Amino acid sequence: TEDHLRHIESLATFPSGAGKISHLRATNLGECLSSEEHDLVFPTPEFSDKALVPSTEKYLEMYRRSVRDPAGFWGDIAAEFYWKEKWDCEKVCSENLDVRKGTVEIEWFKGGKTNICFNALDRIVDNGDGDKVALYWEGNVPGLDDKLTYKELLDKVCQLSNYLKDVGVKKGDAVVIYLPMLAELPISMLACARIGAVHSVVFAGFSAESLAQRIIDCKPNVVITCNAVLRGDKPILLKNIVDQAITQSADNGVSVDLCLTYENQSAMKKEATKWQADRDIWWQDVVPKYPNTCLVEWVDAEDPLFLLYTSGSTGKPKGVLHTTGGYMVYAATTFKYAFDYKPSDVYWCTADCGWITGHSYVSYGPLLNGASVVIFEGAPNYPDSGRCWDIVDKYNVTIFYTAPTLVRSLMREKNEYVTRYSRKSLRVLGSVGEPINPSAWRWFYNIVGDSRCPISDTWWQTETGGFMITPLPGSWPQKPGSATFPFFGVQPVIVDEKGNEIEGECSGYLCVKNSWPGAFRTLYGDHDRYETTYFKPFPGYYFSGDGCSRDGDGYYWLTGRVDDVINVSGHRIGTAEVESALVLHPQCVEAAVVGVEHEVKGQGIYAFVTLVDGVTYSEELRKSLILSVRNQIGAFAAPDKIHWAPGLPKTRSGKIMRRILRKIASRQLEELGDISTLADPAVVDQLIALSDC
Ligand code: 6R9
Repeated sequence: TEDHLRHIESLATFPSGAGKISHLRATNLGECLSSEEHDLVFPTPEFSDKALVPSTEKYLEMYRRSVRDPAGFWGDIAAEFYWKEKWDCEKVCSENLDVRKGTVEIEWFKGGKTNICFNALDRIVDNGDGDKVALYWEGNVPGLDDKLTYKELLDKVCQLSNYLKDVGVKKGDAVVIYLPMLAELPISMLACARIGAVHSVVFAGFSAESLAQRIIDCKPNVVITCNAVLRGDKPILLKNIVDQAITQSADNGVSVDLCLTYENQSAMKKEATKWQADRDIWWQDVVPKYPNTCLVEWVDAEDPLFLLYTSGSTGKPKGVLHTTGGYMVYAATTFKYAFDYKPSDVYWCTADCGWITGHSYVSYGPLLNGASVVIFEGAPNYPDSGRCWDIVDKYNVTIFYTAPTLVRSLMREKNEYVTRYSRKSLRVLGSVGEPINPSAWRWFYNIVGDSRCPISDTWWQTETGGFMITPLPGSWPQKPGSATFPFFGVQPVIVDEKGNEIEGECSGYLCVKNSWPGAFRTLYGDHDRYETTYFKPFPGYYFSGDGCSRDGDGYYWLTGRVDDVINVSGHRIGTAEVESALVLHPQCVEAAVVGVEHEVKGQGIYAFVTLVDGVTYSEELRKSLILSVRNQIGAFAAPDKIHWAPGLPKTRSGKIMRRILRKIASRQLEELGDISTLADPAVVDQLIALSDC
């Protein structure tokens, strides 16, 4: 810890000019691109003066305490929340992250009794903010909108909680939620939390197959969905997808008794929805009849709050399990500091609640702070590429949090789409999901933020529950493309292949050497996989799966996944998952998937496929292979390129040499390296010859 502190403290010797403004002068894309990579971008003194953490010194003071005295640091913060019973004071945290010393186990605030829904709603109402807007809902079609105050949101959550209790959902039961970005999505999450049920939100872009897999894993009695949603002009019939998934689950011995279906009138009339009367029920027919008060189920800090599935390096998605107390404290605190949250802010995060970002930073984190949150049902380029800035102006959004892929797709359009809107309300920008390339950073900073708003480039994961490495706007200068420094209480380390910590300027594997309150506690039903994936690769540490370097000023630069996971538009996709979806196609015998650089998505999916003997590759077959992936996983995982491979480069022991495939996929043919260890080196030339087919 002391070494780590010395290291972090090296940033106290920060370069000249702290507090001065070194705005990048570039005002258009061409100029931005030619700027220096390691520019320092200082917060304005006006911003810093008002910031929660106004200087590097203040950060260091707080950071020091957070790692030397985690119990004191986190205990003080936790005390700002409501606890029915306090945790065991001696043991704010107990942890063992070292597999060599026994089972990996993490506990925070054990013995404390609380409820995250109570803290996010009742506590805010009780503090006199019942009439403050909690949610601004913006529909897909401009002009269709709604809003809910904290009091109104609490009423709706209570009604649903009462209904769920009435149909038999109890503390500890799982509820699967498959909804688009309607207010009913956070309402459903909060209602589960209120009664101690464990929600498992499945992103509504997942296919029936993926939904079924998740239902089978956690065996809910109730699934919550809606009839349909519009994506741009196109209706997506979510209820049909749920029907298929429930049928598939039943075939696997898991039956769902009740499908609570919200009628999303803007997308489709209820009469057009397929219905199974003994199982399906319209939300609007039952939920509003229930009382709008509902007693809270007080749960232990370590009782499960939610499950969220994420991709790993094998085909089977991992059910990341988060518990209540630590997650609550961590989601709220990271939100507050990384966005320099003030009660007057209007906050908009473009993520869907189907991903972790939507859990921690659409629902829980902001609501626990009493923030006004914009949620958006639609697509950012509908009806045109100016929609985001239209929404920013409409609600006077002050904090705007999004993904680099969106930034890159918008920066390809004319700047006029941005500049025709005022955006004066904006104060802080945020980025998440993948490394933000410096040119996208600059465009976001210069064009969207008018060179005035700091960017919080937040590095974290489904597993971490909240931000791990992130700027605190106002505290220190930023470098375009760097997530900067660790959040309070997080001790990141960079290790080499052997698991030795490397000091100073270096690159390697990013690990964390202590636990933090928001850490996930297990993979649902598979604690062995939890230990094997995250704690065995480098014993003594949590291994993130990411590569990272640290520069001479101590800034962290994330360089992407080092495992078989690719990051497409900020969505984590396991190469093995896509491969299994491809080989399910009757005409495909083998598949190898690699990530390639993609201008907008960050990474694209490139699939090499070997076909059944005698089958010839055709455009039709290409389409049906892609369809197989869409059906198995979801449209967002569809390969960008299918490369017909009569043979794959394998070692004599039969291992596919992905290194070579990556080079072929990215056309770096001079860098193929040594291919002499291949069982049949001739396949390489054959593959190159078929590249454009
Ligand atoms: C929050 C989220 C996690 C993976 C992570 C890393 C990548 C996320 C990033 C970032 C660089 C950032 N990632 N944020 N890489 N800079 N600011 O995205 O969770 O879906 O679990 O993905 O995303 O590779 O390991 P999740």
